[in-house]
Amino acid sequence: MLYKLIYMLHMDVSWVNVFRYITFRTILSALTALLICFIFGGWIIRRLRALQVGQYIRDDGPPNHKKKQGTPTMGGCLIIPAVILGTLFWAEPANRYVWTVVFVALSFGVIGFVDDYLKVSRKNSKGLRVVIKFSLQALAALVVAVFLFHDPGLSTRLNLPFLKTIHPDLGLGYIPFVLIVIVGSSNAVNLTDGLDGLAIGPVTIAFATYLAFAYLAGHAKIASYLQIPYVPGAGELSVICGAVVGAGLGFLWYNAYPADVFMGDVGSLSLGAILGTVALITKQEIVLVLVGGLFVFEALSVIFQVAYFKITGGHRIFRMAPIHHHFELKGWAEPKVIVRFWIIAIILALLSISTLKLR
Ligand code: 57M
Repeated sequence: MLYKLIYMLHMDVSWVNVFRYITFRTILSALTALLICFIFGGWIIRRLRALQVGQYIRDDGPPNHKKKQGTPTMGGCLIIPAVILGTLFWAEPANRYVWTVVFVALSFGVIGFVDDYLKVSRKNSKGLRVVIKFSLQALAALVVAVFLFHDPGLSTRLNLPFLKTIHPDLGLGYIPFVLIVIVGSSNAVNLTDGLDGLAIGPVTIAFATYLAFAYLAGHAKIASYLQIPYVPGAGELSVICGAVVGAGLGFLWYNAYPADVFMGDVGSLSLGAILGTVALITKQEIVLVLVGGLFVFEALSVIFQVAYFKITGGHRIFRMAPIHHHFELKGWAEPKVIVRFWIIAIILALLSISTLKLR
């Protein structure tokens, strides 16, 4: 929006043309979101403390987590507005994909906010009933699924890394597929957010990767050269990815170990759902398993742990799931677990980018 205003007010000067470039607006979006986090971060944390929006730490968790009791949570109330403001300032307001992602950010953010609010007000780690939480997520994802299914710019065919010629058509199956991708990535990020900076680091890395994917998918010539699906208008999602990278770095400033604030479900559910939606619109939904490999691994560790626990009547594969707790209980210091997981996330992102050339 803002750039349109600048455009209109300064039509007669040549420098205004720079706002036409997505790359320039993506950088501005990242800097805007980063600045918003730096300006309001301290104030938000003080407000959350004053309102006693403190994290309740479960008794059955890793012993070293007890000292975190009362850490302000719902820091997503800083991240999501920063992302949305960065987007509204610098993305093309007529782009329907931009509004799709804004809808996802807000709907999953509200679900997470209610969940966090119930946990904080009841001083327990329960929150929304699981069936209600998942139903609301599925409903929000269904709205997106139906919209994307009918979108003229998107096909229901899958784009597989390494296999240029195979594009299986999901047909109506695309709708449940969208639900799985959006709800799955939302909850995978949610499960990962269990150590200081453990979620926001890899989220920032993943969005930096999809910033590139979105730019390439929206560029007809480059998409054709790389033989990836050309999605007219997907380039604007780079501006949103830029805002998430900026907000992610800004939030990490406060969430870095030892954390002054946690993002809460309002942050993790929303960021995960945005990632899934961007992956779907850029037609890079399968490679999301690689870009978000850390989140997949964290979620699988829980699924295998719970399944094995039930089948064997109480035995465990890991000392505790999700997998980051396993390494904590093995004696790794929390910062060591976090930074090593960031290194893995960077390696996965580099491998994902290489799939663009390897076909
Ligand atoms: C999401 N939330 C953190 C914080 C953050 C089925 C089961 C695996 C579910 C899972 C679960 O409840 N996951 C919920 C993870 C929580 O973080 C809050 O939640 C928000 C994200 N949704 O923003 O507000 C705790 O994580 C720690 N934390 C940090 N720094 C951060 O920056 O230290 C979070 C952010 C916070 C804080 O301690 O309280 C969480 O872990 O709950 N349950 C679990 O993950 C539990 N695992 C478990 O039950 N494993 C069993 C099952 C699988 C059989 C087993 O392995 O035997 C663990 N989680 C906790 N305690 N807190 C263990 C018990």
